[in-house]
Amino acid sequence: MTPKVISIVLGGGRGSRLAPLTDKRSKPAVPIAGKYRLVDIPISNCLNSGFNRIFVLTQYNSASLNTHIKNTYNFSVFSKGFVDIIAAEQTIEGDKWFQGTADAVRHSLRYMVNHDYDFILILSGDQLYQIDFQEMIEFHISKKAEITIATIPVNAKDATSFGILKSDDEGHITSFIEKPKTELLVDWSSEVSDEMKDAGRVYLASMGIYVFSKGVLNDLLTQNQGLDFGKELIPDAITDQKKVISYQYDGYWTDIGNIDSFFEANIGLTDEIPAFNLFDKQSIFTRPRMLPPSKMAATTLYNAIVADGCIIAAKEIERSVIGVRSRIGKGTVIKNTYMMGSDFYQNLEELEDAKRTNKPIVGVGEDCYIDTAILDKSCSIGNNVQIKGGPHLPDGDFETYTVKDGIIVIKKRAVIADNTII
Ligand code: ADQ
Ligand code: ADP
Repeated sequence: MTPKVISIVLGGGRGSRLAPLTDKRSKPAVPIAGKYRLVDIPISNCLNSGFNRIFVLTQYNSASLNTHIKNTYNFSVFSKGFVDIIAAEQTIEGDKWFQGTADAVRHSLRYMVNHDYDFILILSGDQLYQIDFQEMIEFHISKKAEITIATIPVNAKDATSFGILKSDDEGHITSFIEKPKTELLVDWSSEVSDEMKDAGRVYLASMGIYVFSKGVLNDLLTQNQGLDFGKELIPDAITDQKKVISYQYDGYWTDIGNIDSFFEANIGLTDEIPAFNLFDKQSIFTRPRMLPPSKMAATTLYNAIVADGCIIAAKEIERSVIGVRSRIGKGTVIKNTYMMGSDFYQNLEELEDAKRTNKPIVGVGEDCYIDTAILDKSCSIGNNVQIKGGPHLPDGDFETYTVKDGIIVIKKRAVIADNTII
C-alpha cells in the first residue's frame, strides 16, 4: 500500500543571500535553468515519487510564486493532489514572521488537520537533486524510525555550513552538531566508502530533508519550543533518545542558497554530462508556456542550453544558459552566463519605436561581450556593452547591478545603455 505522505517545502525566508534575485520575488520563485523556478525542483521530486499533497511555506507571498503554482500544478478533479502555498500571516495567536524552519512548520500544522497522513516529508526549497522519496519513506518504515534524515558525505570545507552527524553501524544517529566550526571537526568524521574517503568527504552532513512519523512531529513541535530543525529540534530529539536514522545518499545534491552556488548550479547544466540531469525519464515540471521553438541566425554554440522562444543572432554563445524569450543581437559574444530570459515579447512596433528613440530593447543588443554574469529577467542591454565578471571584481551593489563573488548580476528589468563597460 502506498504510504500516506504530506510534503512540506520550506520556501525560505527573505532569501537575502540570493539578493538581488530575491529583491522583487520570493526565493522559491527564482528562475533556474532557463525555464523552471527553484520550487519546481522539490515539487517535481515529490510528484515523481508519487506524493502529490504538497505545501510550500514562504515568508512573503509574492504574486509571481502564486501565479506560477496556480498555473502549473493543476490536478484533475479525480486526484487528491494539491500544491498550496502557506505564507507567514497574522493570526489570533501571533503576528510574527516564521522565526525559523521548525516554527514555520509549527504554524502550518493547523492546515494539516483535515488531511489523512502517516508521514511528513520536510524539504528545503533551495536545493538541486533528484531523489526517490518513495524509497526514503520505505527505508524509514523498514527501520521503524521516528525521524529519518537524508545525509551525504561532505569535505571539511563544506562541513562547516551543514548539520554534521554521527551514526552507529545500524544507521542510528547518535550525535548531531549544526554548522560546526573547523576546529571542532576532528571528532566528527564518519566511516564512508573508499571513493568518498579519497575525495576527503568523511563528514556526514544533513541534507535538510527529513521524514517524520506523524505523532512524533506533532509531539516535538508542541513540547519543544525550538525554532529551527537544525539548531534545536533534531539535536533535542537525539538527546531524547528518539529513533533518528540516517538515510545516506551519494548522488548529486547541491544547496543553491547563494549567488555563487546558484551560478555554478546553472552553468553546470551545460557540461557534457551534467551532474544534475534535466534529460531524464523523470520530468522536472514547470509552467507550460506554449512558446515557439527558438530561432538562431549564424550563431556558434559551445555547450549552451537554449530555452524556448528565443530569437538569437549572436556571434557566439559558450557555456551559458539562455532563458525563455531571450533576444540577442548580432556580433554579440556570451560566455559563462545565465541569462534568465524575458517575461514578454516586444512587438515589431515596439522594437521600431525603441530604435527610433535610441532605447535598448529587451534582451542583449549587438556587438556586446558578456562573461561571468547572471542577467535577471527582462533586462535591456544596449549595443556594444561589455560586462566582464571575474575574481578581480570587488563585491558591490549599484543601481542596475550587483557584484558577488566575482559574478555580475544585472537586476530584473535593468536598462544598460549602449557602450557601457562594467
Ligand atoms: P540551512 O539551509 O542553513 O541548514 P535554513 O536556513 O534553516 O538552514 O534553511 C533550510 C530551508 O528552510 C531553506 O530552504 C530555507 O530557505 C528555508 N527556510 C529558512 N527559514 C525559513 C522560514 N522562516 N520559513 C520558511 N522557510 C524557511 C539546513 C539544516 C542543516 C542542513 C542544511 C542542508 O539546518 O542541518 O545541513 O539545511 O542544506
Ligand atoms: P518573475 O519571473 O521575475 O518572478 P513575475 O512572475 O512576477 O516575474 O512576472 C512574470 C509575468 O509578468 C509573466 O506572466 C508576464 O506575462 C508578465 N509581464 C511582466 N511584464 C510584462 C509586460 N511588459 N508585458 C506583458 N507581460 C508582462
